[in-house]
Amino acid sequence: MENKDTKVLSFWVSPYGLRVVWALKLKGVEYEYIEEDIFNKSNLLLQMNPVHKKVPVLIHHHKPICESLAIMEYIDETWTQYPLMPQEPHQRALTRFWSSFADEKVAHAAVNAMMFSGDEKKNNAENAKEAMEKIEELIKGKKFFGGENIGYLDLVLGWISYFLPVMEEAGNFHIIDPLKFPAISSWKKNFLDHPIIKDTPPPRDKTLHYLQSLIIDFASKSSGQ
Ligand SMILES: N[C@@H](CCC(=O)N[C@@H](CS)C(=O)NCC(=O)O)C(=O)O
Repeated sequence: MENKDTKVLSFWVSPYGLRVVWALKLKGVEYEYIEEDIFNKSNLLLQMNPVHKKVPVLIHHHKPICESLAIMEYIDETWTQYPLMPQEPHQRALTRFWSSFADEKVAHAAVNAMMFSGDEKKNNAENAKEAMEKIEELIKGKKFFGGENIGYLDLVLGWISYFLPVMEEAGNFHIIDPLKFPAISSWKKNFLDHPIIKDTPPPRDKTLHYLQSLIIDFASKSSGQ
């Protein structure tokens, strides 16, 4: 039965939204999913996230929580089964550090590599690769960033497993060479094989078409057409 006290406002292809869905599913929390059209934002979204006006938003007992990283921490503190964060303060700080690094360095550069062309594409792909080398070091010798189980940082980086390959195809750039990133490549497989994760990514073809249309739109706006 759906839990009407816990709602997730998201957009079908949002990798940030999927983090939140994964966190709830791993913990076995029932929730109501509300699909948002980010190109024609609902009053509910504007009321719940008036600052950024972005998804995901978690609405718990009518109170909104915004920003996927903060939402995942809230979920972890509210439903304590299947802990996502490590318990030890230094490990928790490191998890937050690498989560910001992943969003600020890897995701940002990968999106730019997908959207831009020419030198900007090349330079951003290089930056993403450099950032990914740090992530490769972090996962070496481990099944998941969280150890034996999927944890907070696995969910933050989860998009690399299913979304980055589609971004690479849509934007014609390449970051994850399995020979250069063997540890991330086996982590990707472990992550996508997990029973809670495996059926959750949006359909690949639909995602590819969506990203291709974003790139075309961006290019036509950049050239002033
Ligand atoms: N830092 C935010 C990023 C969320 C985000 O960029 N959401 C996108 C969808 S993937 C969005 O709502 N975009 C609408 C907009 O930018 O107006 C988070 O972690 O939640």
